[in-house]
Amino acid sequence: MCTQKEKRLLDFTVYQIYPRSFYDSNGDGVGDLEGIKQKTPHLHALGVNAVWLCPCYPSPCADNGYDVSNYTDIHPLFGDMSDWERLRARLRKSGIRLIMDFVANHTSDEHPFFQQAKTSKDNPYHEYYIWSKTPNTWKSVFGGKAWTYNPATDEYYLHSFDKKQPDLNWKNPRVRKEMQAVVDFWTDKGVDGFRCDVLDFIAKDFSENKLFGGKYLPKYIKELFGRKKTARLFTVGECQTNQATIGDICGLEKGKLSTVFQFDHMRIRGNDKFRPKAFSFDKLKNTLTRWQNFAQKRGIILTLFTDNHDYPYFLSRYGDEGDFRYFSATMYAAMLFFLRGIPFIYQGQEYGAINPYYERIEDFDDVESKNRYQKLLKTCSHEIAIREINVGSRDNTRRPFAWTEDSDDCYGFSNAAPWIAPHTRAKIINLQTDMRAPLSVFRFYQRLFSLRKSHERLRYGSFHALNTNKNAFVYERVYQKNRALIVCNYDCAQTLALPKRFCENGYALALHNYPDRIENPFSPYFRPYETAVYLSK
Ligand code: TEU
Repeated sequence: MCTQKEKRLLDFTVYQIYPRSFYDSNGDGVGDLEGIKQKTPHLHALGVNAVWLCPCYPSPCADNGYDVSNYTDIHPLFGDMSDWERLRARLRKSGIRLIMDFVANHTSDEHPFFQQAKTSKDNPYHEYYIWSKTPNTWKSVFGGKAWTYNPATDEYYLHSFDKKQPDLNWKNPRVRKEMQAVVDFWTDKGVDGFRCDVLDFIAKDFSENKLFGGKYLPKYIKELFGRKKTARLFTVGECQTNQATIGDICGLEKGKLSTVFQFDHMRIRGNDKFRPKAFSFDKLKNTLTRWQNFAQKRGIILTLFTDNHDYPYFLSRYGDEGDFRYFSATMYAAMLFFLRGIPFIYQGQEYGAINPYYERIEDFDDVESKNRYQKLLKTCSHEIAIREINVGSRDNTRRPFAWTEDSDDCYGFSNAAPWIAPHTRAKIINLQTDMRAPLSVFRFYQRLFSLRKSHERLRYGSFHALNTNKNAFVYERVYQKNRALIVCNYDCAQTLALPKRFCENGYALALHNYPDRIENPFSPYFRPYETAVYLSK
């Protein structure tokens, strides 16, 4: 059973673009909107039908655009509003919807609101932010205190992230009105939806010592997206949520988010990405299964993602960077994107990108990484510190997209020196080299998205985990008696216990990553990182 509203959401396949690093069309070393427009054929060839565009608004870029100084304009680095309108038109021509990033929790300290607010307690904008004479012990996500002193008013302001990102006071109805106006501005311009940055942080609760996830979150979300004007929008909230609370903010009812990013599967190796614990594939499988079973019982549509601009590459954390890079990239692609939910693929994932490595902290840009490095230097050598930064830095996935193997133009990204050091492995790991290879991650993704598009069972089907061997994830999708069996083997070759009914010839092999499986499609023997997808006839 799948309602029309669920089907509309499950039909989305979203590509996340970090505009600064995607493609530089005007030779200033920074990606831009015209560059994205020129690369629309790549997105269309891949088979995605929506783009999530990370912030491209005016910003001092203390946090690369997540510190917005004007919510209703375009940063000159990326172009202007007419470039944005041309991009939207070009994407739409290719049947690709546009989802903008909505940074609701905080502004830049250079936003006119804060420039006013900090001058005096009597300023009409002062209560747009959160002040205290006696700050509590809350810490910034980027390290250090979450409060910074403001001499003009002899008090401290709250910033959950960098001190150049003062948190907005969502308890103030004027703030909520201002942010509704931002949503309405872009909705009127024809965006198809919003990715809502740290949305749970807008509901703080001092009485319960909650920096995020306070009791007013459902109310604020309903005020934003429960209106007639916003009813058509696709909305995805980035939230530190759990199965007890997700239903309050996400679901098919009016005024709730279409879906959320929750991060349980991204934290299998612990909460500190700079110091990852040992990986357990079994734990990943059980976490994904728990959320799949929960979501379909509760009528919640999940996001399916492994990579984004805040985490090191999934392959470097959970897969293989060496001889099995292609196989692990494609096994995880099948494993995640055939689950029930909305696939989100991040730029670079389509050619099997893995983490780069740098010896110098000067080759890093991210505020979180640089703060961490400075803190590490207090207790350890540069060599130990830089190793940890390479492991966990958000810059891992913010390096310029590697279109070609040609280092002369920064691997097809720009004719100028790029804003950040290029990927150290771009010469061998880039889209052009991948597409020329007999085993291509990109071509596997093309077939995967095409398969999803042509078989409703892979989008709308119910999920059923088949507990087989350890270190393998085997599950079925079932829709209107049509079945799909997805077999994913982790890192050691083994013979898998597959369902009895499956072995008869009622199925056809539809996708596989070891070419020679075609000779013996129903073999239960699976090699390291081997995946195979079968459809009932
Ligand atoms: O990220 C929220 C967030 O907490 C992540 O930055 C991540 O958890 C962090 O790197 C700790 O490891 C969102 C955006 O995705 C991120 O890029 C912004 O820096 C952040 O909000 C502030 O806007």
